[in-house]
Amino acid sequence: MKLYDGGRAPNPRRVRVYLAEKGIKIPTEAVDLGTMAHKSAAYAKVNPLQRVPALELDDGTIITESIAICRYFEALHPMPPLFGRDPKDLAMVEMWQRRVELHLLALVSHIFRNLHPAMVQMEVPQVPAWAEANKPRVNEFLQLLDGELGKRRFIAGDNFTVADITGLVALDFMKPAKLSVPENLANVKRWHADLSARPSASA
Ligand SMILES: N[C@@H](CCC(=O)N[C@@H](CS)C(=O)NCC(=O)O)C(=O)O
Repeated sequence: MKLYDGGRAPNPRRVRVYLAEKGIKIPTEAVDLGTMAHKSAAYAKVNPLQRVPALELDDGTIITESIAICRYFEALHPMPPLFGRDPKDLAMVEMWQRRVELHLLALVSHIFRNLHPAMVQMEVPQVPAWAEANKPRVNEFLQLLDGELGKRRFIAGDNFTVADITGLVALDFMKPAKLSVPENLANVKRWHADLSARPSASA
């Protein structure tokens, strides 16, 4: 088994944080996005979409999509549960993971990719207006999240889950995207400090 990793990029980090939370260690191969190594013919054979991360199993199966990779490991190593504990909890984790992925991580990513000079080769064409249009949407979602985190410790409930991993990675990715959490969102700040103190945050 081998994980094709992508350094500081957010999606590979989601998988690394997940694996760190589970205490799972697997061989990895670094794919250097900085030199566009993911666009090589060799990597296109691994993932024709030329994105990281990707997990190659011993039988040659390739799993892409960060959450699909995490789900594979969740089935192999169910404890501690990071995708929910009972039918209602499973649905809540799924719901919040998707909400955070679609309404926060994806938007921060659009902003970074369409404004940052380092992304000029990867995001073709860069559309700065699309980045600007997404900035208020990030704050709207953070506002909603702040209300939710006033009611419970973690995004999807009382337990740390994969929804928190997507949230942590999205919030940390706001820095290179030159975005900041509005000062009045004390619950988001408390949650972020809490997650940043976990050993897995350095993954
Ligand atoms: N939906 C995929 C997204 C994968 C993805 O877009 N990865 C980025 C790094 S965070 C990438 O490989 N970008 C390369 C490019 O856009 O050329 C997932 O969840 O893993």
